[in-house]
Amino acid sequence: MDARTQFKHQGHTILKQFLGADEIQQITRIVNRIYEQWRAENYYALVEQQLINMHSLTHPQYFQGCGQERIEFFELIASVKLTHAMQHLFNTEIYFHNTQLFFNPHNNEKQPYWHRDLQYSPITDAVQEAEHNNMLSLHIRIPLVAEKGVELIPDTHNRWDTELEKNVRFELNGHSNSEALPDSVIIELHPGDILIFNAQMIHRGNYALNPTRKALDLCLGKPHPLVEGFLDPMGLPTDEEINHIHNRTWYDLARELAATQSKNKSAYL
Ligand SMILES: O=C(O)CCC(=O)C(=O)O
Repeated sequence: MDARTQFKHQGHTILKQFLGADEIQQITRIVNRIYEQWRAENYYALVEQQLINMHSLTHPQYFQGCGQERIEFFELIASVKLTHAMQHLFNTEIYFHNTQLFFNPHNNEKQPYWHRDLQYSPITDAVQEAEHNNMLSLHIRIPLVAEKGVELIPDTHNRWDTELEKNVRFELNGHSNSEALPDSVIIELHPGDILIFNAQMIHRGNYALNPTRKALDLCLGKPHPLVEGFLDPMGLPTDEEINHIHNRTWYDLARELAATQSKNKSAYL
């Protein structure tokens, strides 16, 4: 099955050894520096709340005194090879939304939990369901160490929950959001592979199978009013930086969306 067909039917696809060792090494160098800064600043929350991710790695707070590296990072994560592959797979306009880094919780008491990404947003489940087939929110997972780190339920990008899935996701009728669900697949990835999956399909992490995890997720998508409001302009290239970025399409569209939003917001003030 080719990647496009696989995504269409299953909501995910893996492009094996898509990135070279040099690209992984450069991404890792920058991510490690950011992750160390974030850990130092958030160590208490990391332990107390058993955090499993951080977000907004492109935020200027991580590039104080090394502005050039921010441009380098924007370029590395939106290579021509990757934007072309996404264009080929989805044949639609894609914008850059954010980044996240996933790792294991500080101790092994925390269990991975099934969810759809907008589940913890203020958007009701009914509205998410109604818009499900009009949305395309994506993660591109770039594992920096080998992992069996994500478990997905194929086809849930095309349909809403079964009764059991609903009970599990929302912990209803005595169910827990960490119990096993039928038809799930655990994805095995090696550095160089990328996993593309639909953020609104039912998925969860996997901690137990991985002594350590460090996966950079690029959050991208087709513009949609439900998610555009979550776009943080601080995570995007500035007017000055964008001129130094060669492959700008994802960022140009994100900047346009952010500018429209801020215009709309000021119109209501
Ligand atoms: O890798 C994980 O721990 C969870 C992944 C996930 O929930 C996500 O990418 O949205």
